[in-house]
Amino acid sequence: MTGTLAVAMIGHSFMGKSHSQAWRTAPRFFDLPLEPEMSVVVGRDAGRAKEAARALGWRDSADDWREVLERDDIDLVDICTPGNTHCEIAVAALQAGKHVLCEKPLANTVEEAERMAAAAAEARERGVVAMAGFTYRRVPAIALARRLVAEGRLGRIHHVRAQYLQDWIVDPEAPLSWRLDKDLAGSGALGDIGAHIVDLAQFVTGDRLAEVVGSLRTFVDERPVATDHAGLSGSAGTERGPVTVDDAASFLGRFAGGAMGVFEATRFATGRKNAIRLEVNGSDGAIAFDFEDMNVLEYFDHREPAGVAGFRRILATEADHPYVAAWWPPGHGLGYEHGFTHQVVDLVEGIAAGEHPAPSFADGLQVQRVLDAVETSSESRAWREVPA
Ligand code: SOE
Repeated sequence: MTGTLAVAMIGHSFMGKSHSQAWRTAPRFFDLPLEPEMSVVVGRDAGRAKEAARALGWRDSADDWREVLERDDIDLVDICTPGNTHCEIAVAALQAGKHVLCEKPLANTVEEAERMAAAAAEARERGVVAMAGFTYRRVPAIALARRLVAEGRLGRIHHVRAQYLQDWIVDPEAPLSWRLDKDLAGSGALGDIGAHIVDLAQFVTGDRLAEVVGSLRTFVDERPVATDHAGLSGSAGTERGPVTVDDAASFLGRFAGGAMGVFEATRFATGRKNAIRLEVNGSDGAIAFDFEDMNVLEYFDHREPAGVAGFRRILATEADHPYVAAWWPPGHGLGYEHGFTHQVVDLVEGIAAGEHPAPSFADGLQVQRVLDAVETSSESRAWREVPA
């Protein structure tokens, strides 16, 4: 390593923990061109931020992100806060000359995402990097799926079937957390987890959604207000408040290249905890993935003789699979956190090489446009074009 990269992370809940683990681990397992320094973690409550610094391994803590942006000894700002703060922090950080990694969805509205993408484009001229945090792209089996499609093994893509299924609020008494508040989260299942499958479908196929028609639904309109900031399993008191986002979203899509897409994002899929399922069918083959069995990619080669053809389970733990060589021997699988580590690796390598690793803020804006088109389509009950 020839230099350092001093990081300030804003937010220290579920995503902050995942990112901390990644910043800590990436330089230990990968030969990075720059040494990340976990300089400061920022949270609104000084006491909680200090405790987070201790628990997660940050050197220092602070309670005002604006002050941190003024520091010359910070190179990169990692945004792990709710969506309503992404735009303000990211734009200010880019203007201050800091590289930015921002959690998904990029923003709460298309207008905010446009401002962020414009700030990123301007910063790029100055050699400043901005990346959106769609970590599942960096699960080895998913990156392998992308490789197979890019090699042409699937031929012409006809179908994309994508689901993101969770069940953490199926109980009507589950707390009303910030993720169920439109002002803070922008949308519900659509933006929180639907954004992931939109990104994955477009990443794996190398195509983009051009048109969508969707339907959103809120099953439980009112819940007990959360009394803590705990992510998916907090506690609540007796006060009740309205749920202002969708609980579930379903939509159809047409890809620019002609493929058809069927998408479902829900937090009410009883029994499914974090099932991200992706199936892509092409003229020459198909792939299928389920995050609940995340080290496996199913691959069907349609060019094989019918008598022996069938979906085969590729255990994506071989050294020549994406990212795997840095980890364990074959068969010793990876987990949820490794996608975040790979994200840090790609980001740090991109910064050192003067390149701009995907997904860019422009990619994040495009996903935001898809989400917006699904939402307006649900309201108007009509197909919507996704601006290119
Ligand atoms: C909650 O649904 C959530 O934490 C998402 O916000 C994350 O992006 C996903 O990785 C896990 O589930």
